[in-house]
Amino acid sequence: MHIQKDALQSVNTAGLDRHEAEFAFLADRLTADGVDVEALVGDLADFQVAIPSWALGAGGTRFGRFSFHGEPGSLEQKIDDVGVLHALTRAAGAVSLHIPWDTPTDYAAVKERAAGHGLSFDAINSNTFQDQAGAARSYKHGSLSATDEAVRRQAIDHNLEVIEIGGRLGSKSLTVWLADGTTFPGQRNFQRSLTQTEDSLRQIYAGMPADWKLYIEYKPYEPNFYSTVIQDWGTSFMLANACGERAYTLVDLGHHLPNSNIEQIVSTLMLKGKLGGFHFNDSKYGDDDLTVGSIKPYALFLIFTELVFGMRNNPQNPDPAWMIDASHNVKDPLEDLVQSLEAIREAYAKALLVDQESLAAAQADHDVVTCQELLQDAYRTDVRPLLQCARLNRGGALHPLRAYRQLGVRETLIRERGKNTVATGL
Ligand code: AFD
Ligand code: MN
Ligand code: MN
Repeated sequence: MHIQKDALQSVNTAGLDRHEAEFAFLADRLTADGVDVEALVGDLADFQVAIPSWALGAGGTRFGRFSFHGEPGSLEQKIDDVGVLHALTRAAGAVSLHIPWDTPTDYAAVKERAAGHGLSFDAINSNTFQDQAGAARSYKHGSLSATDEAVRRQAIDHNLEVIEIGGRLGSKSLTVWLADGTTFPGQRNFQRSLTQTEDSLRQIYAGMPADWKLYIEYKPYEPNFYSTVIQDWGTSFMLANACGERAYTLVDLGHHLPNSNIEQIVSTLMLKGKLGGFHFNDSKYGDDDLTVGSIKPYALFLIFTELVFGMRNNPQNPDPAWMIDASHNVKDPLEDLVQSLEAIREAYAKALLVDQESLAAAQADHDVVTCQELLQDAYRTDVRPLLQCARLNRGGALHPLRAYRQLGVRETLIRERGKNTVATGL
């Protein structure tokens, strides 16, 4: 389905007066503080986040999965869902595919479909955490780290094939998340696993076109519960360095042990020019994959403050590839993604408001109180009128969630697809 421009405009009309008054009030205040409001709104509108193809259907836990009606049953329908998100929010201009779940049959048609929604193809993801139908070897005991050469070969070849598929769609990067690890002490030799993984990644890196990037994701545990081969940012960073200049670390917010200082990790990686990709989500306990900003919005703001600092001060680090990596067990996935996109832009806007000059001066004076005030002043600003303005300027919805419901998007999807379709994903 496509959101019709006229329909969206008429839904927008309702709240327009109130928005304009709120925007004018905030813009006056910010202008008086020396903020270039127009540039700020432009930066917000430009901030695009890729949507993962595996997050458009109902997620599940190992206890079960509760289906959501009208789920996209094909790659084309997944692209349509991202198209809806982009039309409403103007913040989701790309889709991130996962192979083999999303292997296209007709490349030209898939590209045309995406282009029709104004979408491009962001990082493409390989999957060696599940056995594929008809595969000669099993990944039960590892893939890129496998001791069995034939298994390792199969996993490397899969990644090379994913690069080829991505290339045909216009992707320019590969994300590798490795489930490899152990569940019991002594199960495998740490050093051998790491050495095999490094060797495998180097082979994959060597198979990438010269304008491609490799993103190496880390995660401390799950599905293995004793050790993960690429467990932390340090291991990922080391492997990225071993591969070469176009290999980077990917930070997934949910892939840290409780209370990790993620903003410091982000800062270090950007200083070293190695923060390549970013997966947004939120969590209370582990890799919970919850709506961005739903649990720890202040931590998200602090992370964004480092990202903004890095983007301004670390030309050695290319702008990271932004993506949501979430799972929706109880909410409508599209509504959940709208909430996540809003939370991301909100944190970004607040981070852009941090008065960096005054902060540097307060830091030099060891004025800890002022340092904290400066951060919290930005954090406490209600930036939502800025986000609305950024969206309206690009033809999006004033209130994406309201518009989603008023336009009856889910009902239309159920009418078109039925109640029993099931999306591939996590
Ligand atoms: C799982 C992993 C990781 C990865 C995603 C897609 O935890 O976050 O990015 O699968 O492979 O959620
Ligand atoms: Mn992830
Ligand atoms: Mn995860």
